[in-house]
Amino acid sequence: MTVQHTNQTEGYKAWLRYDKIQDQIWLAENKYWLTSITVLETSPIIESAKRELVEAISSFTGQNPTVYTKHKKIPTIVLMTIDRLDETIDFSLHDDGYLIQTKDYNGVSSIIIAGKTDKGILYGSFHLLRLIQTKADLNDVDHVENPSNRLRMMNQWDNMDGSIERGYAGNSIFYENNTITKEKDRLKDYARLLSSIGINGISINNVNVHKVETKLITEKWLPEVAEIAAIFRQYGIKTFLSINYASPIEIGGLSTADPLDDEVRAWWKEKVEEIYRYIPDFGGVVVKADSEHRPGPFTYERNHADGANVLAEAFAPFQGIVIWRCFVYNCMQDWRDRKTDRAKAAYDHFKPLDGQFHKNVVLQIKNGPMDFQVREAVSPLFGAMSGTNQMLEFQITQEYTGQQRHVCYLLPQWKQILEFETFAKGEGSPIMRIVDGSTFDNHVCGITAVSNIGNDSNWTGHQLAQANLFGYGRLVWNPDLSVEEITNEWVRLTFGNDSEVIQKVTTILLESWPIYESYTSPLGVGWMVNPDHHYGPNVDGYEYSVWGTYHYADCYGIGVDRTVKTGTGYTEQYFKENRDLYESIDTCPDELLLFFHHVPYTHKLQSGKTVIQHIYDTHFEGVEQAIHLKEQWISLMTKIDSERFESVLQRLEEQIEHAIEWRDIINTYFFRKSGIEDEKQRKMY
Ligand code: GCW
Repeated sequence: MTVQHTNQTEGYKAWLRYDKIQDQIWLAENKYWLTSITVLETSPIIESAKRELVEAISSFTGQNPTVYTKHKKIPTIVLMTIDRLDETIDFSLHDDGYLIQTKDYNGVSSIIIAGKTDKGILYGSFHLLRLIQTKADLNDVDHVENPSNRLRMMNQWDNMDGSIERGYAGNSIFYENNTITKEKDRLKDYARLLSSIGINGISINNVNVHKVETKLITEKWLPEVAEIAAIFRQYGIKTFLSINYASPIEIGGLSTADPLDDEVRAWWKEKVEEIYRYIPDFGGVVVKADSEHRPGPFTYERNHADGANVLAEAFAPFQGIVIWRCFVYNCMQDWRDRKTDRAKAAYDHFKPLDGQFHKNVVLQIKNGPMDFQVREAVSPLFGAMSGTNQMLEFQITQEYTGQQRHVCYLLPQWKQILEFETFAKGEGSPIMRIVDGSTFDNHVCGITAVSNIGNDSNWTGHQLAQANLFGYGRLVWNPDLSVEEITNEWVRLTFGNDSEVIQKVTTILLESWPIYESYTSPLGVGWMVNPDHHYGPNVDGYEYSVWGTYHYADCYGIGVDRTVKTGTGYTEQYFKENRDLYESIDTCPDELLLFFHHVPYTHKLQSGKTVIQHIYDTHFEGVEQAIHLKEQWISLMTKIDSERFESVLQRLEEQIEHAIEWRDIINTYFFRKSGIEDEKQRKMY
């Protein structure tokens, strides 16, 4: 058997495949655009753009394009900064924005890729490569692009021992055996993937910062962190680190990490100066403090504004930012205590501090108030702090959504969240307009997500999980893009332009989230997974635990009463329109009913079904639909290379097996608890 190198597999190429162009008709009409590139300026980032274009075009045509540094009077692709275009232009570009247009330049028709800065040129080059691979007419290109979000981040949860917290695609590509990897090529390819979708920041270690990782900000590791930063810098991506809040004690030898202590203050200042000596454009830090046993300002009876501001002060002279996570809650709850509601915690901790954070602090808020469930309400903190920078955190890695063994395409979920109307400033304040800074005129804000990649040859374990990574970047660049547009792009870039492939893979992706939801946890109740690793069904897995994650199922009913009237009062954290919507059992949407209300199993949903019958039906149907996913995939056998075809097939088979397990365990549990028969008399255990 021949061993294939990781980077030669089909999966490895992801959406940057650059396959030889077979379509002769398209070639005949466009090929003269693929013969030369004119690069009028130079910088390391422009070099990356040029390299990408040269390699891609060689691979499209089998011939190296000629590279010019002066404009010859021939049709060519021209890379330049926008100020070289002398005509007055009636649009303005942001720093990362670009224009890509087929137009007359110097008296000949050219494809101009003009960025406000070199980063725009790189993004524009990737855009052109997308156009080529999706067979756009290059004789008529005309796009002006500005990213909606300033911070477009990726969070790695990688540990230096090589493991990845909640990683489902192998080990870290950054670290092994408590050292930084020597295999820098893979990092470069990751940087290419990220930059091709517009990501401009990456924090390279787990937010749970353990002993070894605490030292990443010391001279032991900074030289090598600087090497990683150099790789990402060439692709327009700034490097960040997660830090341990107790660093002044653990590596500074101080007796305290109290943010108001003068010595602690001075220590952070010096530490940050040291970091910038190694990495002059260092992005800043991500901080998980007072969360799940991580140290933080609470130890010293200080609040989170005090906690963040001491860091902010140290970073301000360097334009560095402090990304402070709001995932702060009591993880030692007594399950008998029905007053404490984990969903309320972030708002309760942070809302009173509005206006107290320094300008270079941004609060990182998970999309929901619990923890990346297949369905949960949207965090009420968005928009609730008009005087504070906020950014949104998604989870691309599928911790609670099938762990990259099940296909679960999350774009539709993210799109819903971004479009969620908060009413923070009346109508017209959706989450996407809070985190892009426009609602409250914030300048440090954006979106981040926990990455789903590892050292598996196809990056994401499940080949189709690449779509989540791609889609995340595209959506963060422009939240107004439709899910369909993004999905269509990904499928064509990844599997080619065959219409049957496009149609079927798109359908599989778009159906996958509702399918996963239907055979797992019903009506927004969440959890019901095995403790610790969070895979597979276990209805009471977290019911009598300390984590604050309960469904309260008994023989009469199920759900968490979070109303003001009779429950925990969580609904009060929303602006009026949403508060009213969720407070009333009559208007609360079915899909979140059990998140907000405790109801009898015989409660009638808006759909007309009872809760119990809904549980039975969705679980039976979910398995049928999972089987149908496989059938659709199988019908593409002759159209997809065997490596990717087989690997997806295997995962779909595993998905069916595990969906059956979910179905039977959930249905049996509720059948026995409620004693209510399935109307359709299907097999129950
Ligand atoms: O989702 C939970 C995970 C933890 C994670 C934590 C967090 C990194 O189960 O593994 O820790 O959230 O977001 O901090």
